[in-house]
Amino acid sequence: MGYARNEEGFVKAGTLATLVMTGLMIAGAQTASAAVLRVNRSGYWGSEPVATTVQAAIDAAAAGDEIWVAEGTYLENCALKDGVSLFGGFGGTEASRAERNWNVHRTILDGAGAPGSVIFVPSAVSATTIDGFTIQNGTGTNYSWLRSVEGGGILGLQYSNLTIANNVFRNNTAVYGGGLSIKENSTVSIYNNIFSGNSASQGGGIALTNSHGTVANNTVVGNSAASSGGGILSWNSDANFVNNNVTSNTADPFYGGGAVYVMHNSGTIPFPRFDNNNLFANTLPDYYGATAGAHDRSVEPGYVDAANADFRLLPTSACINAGDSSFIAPLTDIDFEGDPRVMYAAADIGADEWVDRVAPVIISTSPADGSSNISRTSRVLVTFDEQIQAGSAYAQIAITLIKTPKKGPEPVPIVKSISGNVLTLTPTVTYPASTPLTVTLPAGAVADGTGNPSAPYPFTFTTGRR
Ligand SMILES: [Ca+2]
Ligand SMILES: [Ca+2]
Ligand SMILES: [Ca+2]
Repeated sequence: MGYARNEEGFVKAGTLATLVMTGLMIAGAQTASAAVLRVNRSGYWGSEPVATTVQAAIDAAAAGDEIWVAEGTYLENCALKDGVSLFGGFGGTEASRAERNWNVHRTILDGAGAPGSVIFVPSAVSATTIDGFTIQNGTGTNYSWLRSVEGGGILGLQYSNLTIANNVFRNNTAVYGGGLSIKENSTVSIYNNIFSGNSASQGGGIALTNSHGTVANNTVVGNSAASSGGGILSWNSDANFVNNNVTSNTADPFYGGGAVYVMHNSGTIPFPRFDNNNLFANTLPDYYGATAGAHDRSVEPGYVDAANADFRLLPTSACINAGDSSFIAPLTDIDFEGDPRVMYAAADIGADEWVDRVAPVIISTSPADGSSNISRTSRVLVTFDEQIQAGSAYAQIAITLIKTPKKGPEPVPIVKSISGNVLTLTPTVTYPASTPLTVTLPAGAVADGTGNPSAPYPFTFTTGRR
């Protein structure tokens, strides 16, 4: 799975230069072209000296710049600038953003329990992205006009045009918005994040206040609110909350909203939209102040290993293909680990898009390998462990008469067909009596829905007298 190919999606609507040019035309004032600033704890990017803290790079950056942060743990509380984007997941030598892999090269921004949000965004009128980080141990910001400490992991204070994607928020705390708090007149795109083990009085994972945008394909698991909104809190916001896996979050049942708490007393802002979410094992009621969407569900999510924070989906998960494909990340087409999204019939629910990487395996053949006294008109059935389709070597599938060395092998005319898990080979002639035959299934005779090819599988049987 190439990140290079997937990552093209980030700037699919135009090259980065085009986006920056658009920004220049709007801003009018900026003359320098956008720069990429790099950060590595080692002090080097390859052989080039670079900043060793994220904040040092932010201080040196201007709107339109990107900051690339190499793997490692950065004990910092950062204040981000308008229009400066942060990208994690680099090894520290890459020349292009497409080379990063945030699941291999973990870039961890750690507030270490010190006062403040891990990332504080005072305002970001220009498009600003935070992508590919683990954001942990933040305690939130008590900004002057706020009523409480907010946004343990990230606080977007006001007028913020923020994209927050492919991050893990864990173990952050605040009074309001433990993992993330987005405030006042902001428009957000929150995709493919994992919110796990964050806590607050209100809005353990995510809190959106007087804001707009889309919160889609996040996995919000095991967050807690001492009062309301264990997973998500929406306060006079009209965002789309779609395709989120919201599981095992807790709130005080007296206030409710173990999964989602909605307070909406604005007559001017439309009500938020909830649909195609999975809400499971949260403190009941899941929703307070809103009703479940028509395509919401409540099913065991089927995480690979939740105890060890592996929130990928098992092949049997009911969240696979249960999302709304029209709400996946704009300008991107990936999940939280860089897999293509959408795979198969529809988008999955949560941060993971399940991809089948296992080749189809034969579980039985009829006739069985080495069997004898088989009818001279017998079909050959080959049953696989999953649905199959014709593979690249489908044309080379054959049944062959094993003849004497003098005469050589002779193919039997057959008709091939596939139905579900079964490949059927039907001879259009009668086999000779008491004769051994070989069935040849070359590599790639069939493939599964992803295109994983079958392995070669030759087997033989011998006909009887009739
Ligand atoms: Ca899918
Ligand atoms: Ca995946
Ligand atoms: Ca497979």
